[in-house]
Amino acid sequence: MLSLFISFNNKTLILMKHFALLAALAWATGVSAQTRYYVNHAATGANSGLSWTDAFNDLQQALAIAQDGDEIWVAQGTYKPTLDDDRAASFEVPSGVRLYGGFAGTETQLEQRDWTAFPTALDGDIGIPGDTSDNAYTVVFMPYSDEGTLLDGFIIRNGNANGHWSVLRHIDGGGLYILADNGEAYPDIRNCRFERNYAVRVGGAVEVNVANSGTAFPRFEHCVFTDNHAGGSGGAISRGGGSWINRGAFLYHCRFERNSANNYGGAVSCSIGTTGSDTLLVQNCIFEDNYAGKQGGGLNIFTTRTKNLFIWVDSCLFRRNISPQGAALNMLHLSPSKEDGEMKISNSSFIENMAEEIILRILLDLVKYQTIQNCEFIQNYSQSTSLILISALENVMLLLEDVYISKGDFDAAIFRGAPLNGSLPTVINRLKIVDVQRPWINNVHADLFINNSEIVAPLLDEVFCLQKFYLYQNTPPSLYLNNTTLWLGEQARVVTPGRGLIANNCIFSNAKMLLGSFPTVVNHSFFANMDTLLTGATLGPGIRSQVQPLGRASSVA
Ligand SMILES: [Ca+2]
Repeated sequence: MLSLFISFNNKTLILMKHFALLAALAWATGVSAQTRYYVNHAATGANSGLSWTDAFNDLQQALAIAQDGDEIWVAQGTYKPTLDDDRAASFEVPSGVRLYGGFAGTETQLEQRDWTAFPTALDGDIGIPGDTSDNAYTVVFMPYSDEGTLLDGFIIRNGNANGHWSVLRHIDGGGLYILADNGEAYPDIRNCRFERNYAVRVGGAVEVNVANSGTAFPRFEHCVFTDNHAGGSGGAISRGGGSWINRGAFLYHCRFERNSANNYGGAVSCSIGTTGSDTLLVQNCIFEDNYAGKQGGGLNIFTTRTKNLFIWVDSCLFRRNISPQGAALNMLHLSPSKEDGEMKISNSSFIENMAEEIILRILLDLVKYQTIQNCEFIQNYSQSTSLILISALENVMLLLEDVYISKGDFDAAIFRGAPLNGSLPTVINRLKIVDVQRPWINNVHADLFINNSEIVAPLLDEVFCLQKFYLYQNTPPSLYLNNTTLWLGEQARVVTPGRGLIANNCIFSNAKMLLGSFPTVVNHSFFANMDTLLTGATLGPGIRSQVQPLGRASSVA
């Protein structure tokens, strides 16, 4: 131990003295002591804020004196940021303060609180009641919040950030403005409802500002966003940037209903910046009836990050969202790099979404691992193009597993974009497509493996298309079918230009099905009810004897 101290240089000793002094100061001034303040608009006591009886009547009184480590309990009722007509007034939450709403006004333990039974509203409707034109620009302001900062159990409504563009807080984040400009912000928002907030630019309900290399990772848990609107992007939430720490889910158990944005992200728009290394995790969330005028009716993600990009959407429901492109979910890499990254969509449902083009749009060209796992797509409508569009250039591994597609209207079920110079393959395991008019799988350039899958479209009267193009690749890619059933309509065909198809233990069923050039069919693949079979085919030994005569049902021995 002695030798360790001796080895310290002068700089270390100075630092040690500095910390010792800070610790002494903290002890002497008692900054670690925590105070709980009480706010109740109906209280008639001494107005000291130190008990329910003597509660402050105005939340602003508590916020004015609360310090890092303090908490504020707010009883049911409606609280406005100002009693006059100052539209710039907000409830400003100091860093490290925990703000709880939803009390009856008698509780002694936090666990006794029932925030749904005793609603506590932070309401931007100042000025003329019911007239939104004179409302507060931003209802709640959280600048540079540390990880101990909390907003829990409030209704936040009627913010109207329609001010002058010279002040960002007057045009973004009508309900809540989280500021990390040239700094950091890590607040938690729980059990809150954001209703009818508006921003003329971004973040109808919530703006997360990370300008000038700021980093932010707010977490929203058990929150509901309804009827918020942004003139630009992020009808409910607009989040920029990223963080150097990982705090789990960005959105957890949240519900987004009827939010809208004129541009991107009807409910949520994220712009992941170039710095940071966090995971963008959206988990157990519902996106319903949201609308975006350009892209991403439910959730929109833009990223310029060049490394350490992890996007994960898990256990979410996207229902009846509308947008011209990426009606449910839209992801776009604006500045691709060759570094690793990962994107995963798992355990999620996409139901009755509507687009001009594409329900699920993933343009993350150089995110190395892209996975869609255990997802269902039911009754979606895309006017002119695909249900799922994935553009994956160069060395991208694309995996679709346990995907179920049913009903709806679109030009192709799955479209993988164009890797010009070859790519890792597309692997599809346990895909089931039923009752879809055009169940095309267009896979451009890369090898395509379809295993243990079933595509049933007996009423199909258009072309079924696999592996359509290979124009820019020296070696044409191949289609590998294993243990897969294609049960198609009369005009159906599998198109495999160039080297084409290798099939193992497959069933190709129904009439007039065509295979493209040079297929190789091996190992007990059955062709049933076909009157046109194979163009330029090379059949494996024994296959011909297994071709069923026209009109007989197929079976597997
Ligand atoms: Ca008003």
